Amino acid sequence: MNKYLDIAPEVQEALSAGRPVVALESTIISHGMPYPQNVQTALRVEQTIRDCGAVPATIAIIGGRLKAGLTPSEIEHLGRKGRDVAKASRRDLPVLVARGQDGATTVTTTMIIAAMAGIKVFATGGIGGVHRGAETTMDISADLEELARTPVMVVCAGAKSILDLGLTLEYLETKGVPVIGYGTDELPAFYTRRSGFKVDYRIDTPEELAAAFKAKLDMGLGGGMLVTNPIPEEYSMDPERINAAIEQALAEAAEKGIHGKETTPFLLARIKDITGGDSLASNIQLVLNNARLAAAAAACL
Ligand code: PSU
Ligand code: MN
Repeated sequence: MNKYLDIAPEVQEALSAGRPVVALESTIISHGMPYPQNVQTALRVEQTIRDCGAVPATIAIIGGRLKAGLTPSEIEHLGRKGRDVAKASRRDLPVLVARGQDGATTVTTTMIIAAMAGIKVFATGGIGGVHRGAETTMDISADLEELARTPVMVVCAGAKSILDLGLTLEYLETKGVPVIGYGTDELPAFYTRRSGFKVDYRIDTPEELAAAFKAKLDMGLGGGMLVTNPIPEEYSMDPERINAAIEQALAEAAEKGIHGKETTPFLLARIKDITGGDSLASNIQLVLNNARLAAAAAACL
């Protein structure tokens, strides 16, 4: 086993027995939501996965150790430290581990550590992608490269229109990543069920999600599969309102010269403030919805 990796006993037992396990990320805890809602949500997502008959494995770097499965006090620690915890992407792992530091794992590093631990399904809120204006900034999330190389099924609610959704889909096509719409032909835009962009395939059952991913693994194609699960209708937001908040957040980021790894956390925090917290309530619900689907798909696998 990887000498830098600690798999929680409960997670290890489930994996050894072939029972379903669902990985969860920690950047959503420390950089994606405010305290204490971040900790409450992380614990509630874990409970939802258990209620669906699977074992949750929240992933992070604690004191330089790669962790698959956190204790509630470790989740509390990451949530309290918030943005003081390093946001850890692939390029950050070597130095954080060598220095024995903490890191909050993005979609990228959660996929890496899940794959090391033998976990095949991962639930989150939204993925990173090609940022608007990437033709000049070259700001393209490492999440897309990771989906191209690491064999984990990622269940998300699509991507926010802080990104260029059309270019994000083009990038995933080039990299050979299947983009599945769960019960929809259209890519969901996180807070809303529709974006105007088509996904590659519509799949309506967890059984078929598992079958498609198993075929991908069996063929040795490499890389993951992106499952986009629309936010439940009752929690979806008014597109005009959310898009106005996104435009305002983008304009403020440009004015302040925000760039690099700060861009996404800045935009997420501003959108939450501009919408007066309504977007946070939607965000929490869509993560719970993704956790339920991921648990069902993991059980089928
Ligand atoms: N998008 C969201 N919520 C999030 C993130 C993205 O709607 O919490 C987080 C995830 O951890 C994702 C990361 O992997 O931001 C992407 O950051 P970047 O754009 O810097 O690659
Ligand atoms: Mn970036």
